Amino acid sequence: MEHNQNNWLQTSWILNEGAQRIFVELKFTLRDCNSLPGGLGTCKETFNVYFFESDEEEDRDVRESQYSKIDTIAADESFTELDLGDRVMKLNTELRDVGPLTRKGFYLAFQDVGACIALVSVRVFYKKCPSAVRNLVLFPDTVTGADSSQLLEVSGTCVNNSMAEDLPRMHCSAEGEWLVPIGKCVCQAGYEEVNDTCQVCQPGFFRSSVQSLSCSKCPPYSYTKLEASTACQCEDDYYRMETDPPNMACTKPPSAPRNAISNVNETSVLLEWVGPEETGGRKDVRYNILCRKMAADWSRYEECGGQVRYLPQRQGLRNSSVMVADLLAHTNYTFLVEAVNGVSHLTSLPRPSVSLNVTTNQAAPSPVSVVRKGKTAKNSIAVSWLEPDRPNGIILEYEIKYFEKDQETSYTIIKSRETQVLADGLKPSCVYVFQIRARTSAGYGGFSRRFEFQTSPFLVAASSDQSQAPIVAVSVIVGVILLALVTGFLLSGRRCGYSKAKQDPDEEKMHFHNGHIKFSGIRTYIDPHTYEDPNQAVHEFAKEIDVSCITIERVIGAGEFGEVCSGPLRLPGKREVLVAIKTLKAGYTDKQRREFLGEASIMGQFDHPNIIHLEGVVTKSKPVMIITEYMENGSLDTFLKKNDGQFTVIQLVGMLRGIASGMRYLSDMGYVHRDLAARNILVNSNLVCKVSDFGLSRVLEDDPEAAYTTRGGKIPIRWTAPEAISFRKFTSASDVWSYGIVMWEVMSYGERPYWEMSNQDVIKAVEDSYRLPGPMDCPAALYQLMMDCWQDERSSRPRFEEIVCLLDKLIRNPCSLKALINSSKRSSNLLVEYGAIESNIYRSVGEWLEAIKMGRYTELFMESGYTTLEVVTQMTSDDLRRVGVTLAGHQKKIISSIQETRVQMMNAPVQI
Ligand code: ACK
Repeated sequence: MEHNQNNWLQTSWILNEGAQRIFVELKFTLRDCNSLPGGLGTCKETFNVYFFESDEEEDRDVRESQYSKIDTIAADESFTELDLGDRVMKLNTELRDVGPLTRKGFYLAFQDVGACIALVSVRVFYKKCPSAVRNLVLFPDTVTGADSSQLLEVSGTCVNNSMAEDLPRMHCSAEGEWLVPIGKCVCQAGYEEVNDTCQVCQPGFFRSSVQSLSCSKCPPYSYTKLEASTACQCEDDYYRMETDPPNMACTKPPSAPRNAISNVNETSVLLEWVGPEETGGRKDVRYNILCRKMAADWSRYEECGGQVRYLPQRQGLRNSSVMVADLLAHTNYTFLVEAVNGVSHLTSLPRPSVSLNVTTNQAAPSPVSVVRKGKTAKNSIAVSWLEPDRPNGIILEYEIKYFEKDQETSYTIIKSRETQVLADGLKPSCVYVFQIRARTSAGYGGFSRRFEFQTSPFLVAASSDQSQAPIVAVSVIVGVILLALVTGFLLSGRRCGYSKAKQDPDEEKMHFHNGHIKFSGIRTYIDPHTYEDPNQAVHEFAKEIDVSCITIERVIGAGEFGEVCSGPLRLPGKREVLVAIKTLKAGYTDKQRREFLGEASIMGQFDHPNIIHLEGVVTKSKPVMIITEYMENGSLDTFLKKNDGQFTVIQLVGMLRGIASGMRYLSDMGYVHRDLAARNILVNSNLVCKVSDFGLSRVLEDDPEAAYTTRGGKIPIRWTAPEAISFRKFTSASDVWSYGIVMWEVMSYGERPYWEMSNQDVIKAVEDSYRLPGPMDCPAALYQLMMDCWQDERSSRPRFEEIVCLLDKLIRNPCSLKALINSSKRSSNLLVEYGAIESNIYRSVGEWLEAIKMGRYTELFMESGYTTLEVVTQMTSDDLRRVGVTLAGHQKKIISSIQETRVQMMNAPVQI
């Protein structure tokens, strides 16, 4: 009721505990001045709040003047008399903050200058960010900063068994919230993060690095007995490469490579094998080749030395094949193929390997290395050369290839027995490229490098004191001659591919041009019929052998024209070799002699490891003979029958690859075989298959399989493509059809194609789109290839080139041969095509089983529900095993009879 009110209330000394900014929350009630009896000019509706800082508690009251004002506080809600009556007190809450504080403590004071006020509570506090763990970093309790917008940067510490690269930090806001963490800690190796802590890895578990997520179980073949392991130790006989990740299983060296085969081509050998059964748990299996050869005195094996070449390399081979070249001729070698992997070097055990014994054949001569230019004129260059460093036999002739520089597609070949030659008919002032190669009975060596020689200038002869007029005349005449030469050359090239111009008896010249069928310059097969005198053809392509060099030791078979014998051939200056000798029996007609020697004229043009090699002919004495290399294992069909089931799939595919490679060569030469069949393939002791039996019309006449067709020709129906049977369209594509049949023969170990069906039925079935079913246990990829070879449309069949390529791929990747047609439902499309047919061949399953001497299984068949022949014809070998036929021999017998039955059933309506 009095004027000039000035009432103070002071707090005790408050320690600020390091806070630089404090908050004061006031709760109070205040009476509305208007509700007081009128005229009271002293009434106020505000009060003041002050603070005073000091480092210690004051002894006396703080003086008014020492205080600093925080604020004047007004009420949001004031109360009246009415409220008092109702006992409703309107509580106000006001919050103020003070800072920065610099002393240890402070006093607060409240000044009332005439308000009717009740201060209900005063709460004094400061804010802090409470201790926290974020990302394995421990941040302590942190009092917020002095400024309301200040972020305090706080460093944390890594929790136990954890670590950080850089010091992790976080920010404490003025509101007491943790913001913006920077950096983190991670559990040390051997520990893992669980609920913001790092827990130790238990025995049997490991954590190798701070990057791994958590403790992991020791990988296979490893263990640890300790806590906090960072790696597991390998069990005995298991290893880990330095670069192997610690979570990889421990591994061991691989087992030995398997099924190694060799394919000798003169002094090169292709070694092929299948990868080890046991890779030791690793994917880095590599192969090394160790080569030892029989010493010259045959007393011992020795290391092969550095002159042998390995393609692609000798060690660390990724693929399971290698070509070894530059071996010595006629030498025994032993090759060890070692399998190694990344841990092989960690064991002292001997490396598992497979060994192969190989005998090389004759080598072709090494390339001619020295070529010189002799006398040069404007139209000719004389060229001479030295014999190659390693002739590897008697050089029979040289082949000199030359062409105008940058005009390689049009070249001339001269053959010469001398080491010099005159290349004439050349253009003046023109650079010619020369390449020379030598030939022995082992074939051609490689061409020399290119030598470039230039003809003399055009006007050399007509020089000096001649007038211009004759020069022009000479130019015109020479120009016309050159034009005529070039035109004639091109025309002859277009007509027959090469023209022959006999020069010297020791020299022979051929021109090749790319208008010709052979763009690459590979020699083309020349039909001996094109020679007027067949004798000339024989001597063109076959060497005459003196009969005294041959000893007939044994008769090995009978051919169309006489006996086939074997015995040694001793050519002067050469090692003795075993040969096959085909003889022409006495009393032959001229036509028979011509046809007999025709085979030699053809064979002599070929030079390929998968084509039977002609040694020569004996025509100057009787009996007339054809001498070829000896093939120890005879013909392929008999050989397979004799060795039924004895080879690995890779070996069989290797044989097929050889045959396809020989056929690719023949088709490249433009030769169509017409009688490709397993009986016409010969096999040597290394399982190398070579195509044989060459002839013209004769070939089909003397084949016992050949049958007369309605159009009069004699054709081996089962092996021949439909277009060749119907309209004698024999091409390399029809040879591919036959090749498919040979594949079938090989994969069924010499089974007769279409079994005992008649030729007529075979023709009909093939016309009606029936194809041979896949042989038992035949890889699906091979059966697919057979089916491709048997496409009706001959242009859709693969070419031999593609077949070789595919087989190479399959050999390189033996897994691709694992899928068998047996397991992938080996069903023939016959019954599907022809619909269900009642069989009139056997009346019951029992009768059929009895007929094939398998009657003992009748009951098992009946019990398993195979009660009718129709159901039986769908059976696979898996079904047979389920029925209870467990013997492989019996399965095979029943399956081939099922196939036969299918064919017979298929034919039934045709017969009806
Ligand atoms: O199946 P084989 O034993 O192999 O019976 C025939 C027989 O002569 C009549 O052709 C065998 N034969 C043919 N040429 C040769 C050869 N170069 N090496 C070994 N045997 C051969 C064929």
